[in-house]
Amino acid sequence: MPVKTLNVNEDILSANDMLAENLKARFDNSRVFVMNLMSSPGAGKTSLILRIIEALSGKVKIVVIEGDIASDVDAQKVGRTKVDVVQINTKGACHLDANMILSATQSLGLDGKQLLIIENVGNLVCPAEFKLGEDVKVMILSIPEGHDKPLKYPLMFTESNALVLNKIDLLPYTDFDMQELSKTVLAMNPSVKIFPVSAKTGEGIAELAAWLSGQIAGK
Ligand SMILES: Nc1nc2c(ncn2[C@@H]2O[C@H](COP(=O)(O)OP(=O)(O)O)[C@@H](O)[C@H]2O)c(=O)[nH]1
Ligand SMILES: [Mg+2]
Ligand SMILES: [Zn+2]
Repeated sequence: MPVKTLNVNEDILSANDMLAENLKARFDNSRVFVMNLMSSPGAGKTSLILRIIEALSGKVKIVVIEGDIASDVDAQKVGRTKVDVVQINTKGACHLDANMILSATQSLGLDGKQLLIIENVGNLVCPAEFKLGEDVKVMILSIPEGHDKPLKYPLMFTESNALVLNKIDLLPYTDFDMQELSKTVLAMNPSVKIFPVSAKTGEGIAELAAWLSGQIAGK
């Protein structure tokens, strides 16, 4: 009997792409700028979101979607800032998809909002493949993870519009090579913006917030 091969992964991705296009049209209609924030677990997504909320407070109306396999610890942290937040638990799935964002936005009013930040599930692999209707993909690489990660997880680095290098306060304690990192990333993705920051000390956050404000104003 001839063997038939099903390209399940491709089918899932194209169904997701279609839904993501619909979502993008909805976000465009509501004039909400959407940032898909990705990184490995612990690189500093939630810490950075708290810094962005602080930097843009009073200027930009923000809502947040928190994606995690389980728990609502990150949504609790963001909720303390008074910004509207909804938690998605993926129950094991290692990335967010457009369908999950559709459900989340149905319970989160977007009226009058200007910035939707989506904290993706901590993972350097498949979040890069699933579009969420976002305007920009932003990834965080934290200094302790090492400067070789673009070579190991290239898709995430080539897909991102901006790369945040977080935890620069830890540079003196590691062998992380900033020049080597920039050279590698810019060779893969020449238009990527690179922001060295510390979500702990606040260094570099103003530059990132200024770029983001410009992006939001441009929408
Ligand atoms: N030293 C240092 N620690 C940081 C920085 N940003 C985040 N952290 C710490 O890294 C850990 C993970 O941060 P979190 O924001 O929860 O990362 P997430 O899992 O990507 O959301 C926490 O203990 C943070 O306090 C930073 O810039 N410098
Ligand atoms: Mg987090
Ligand atoms: Zn996944």
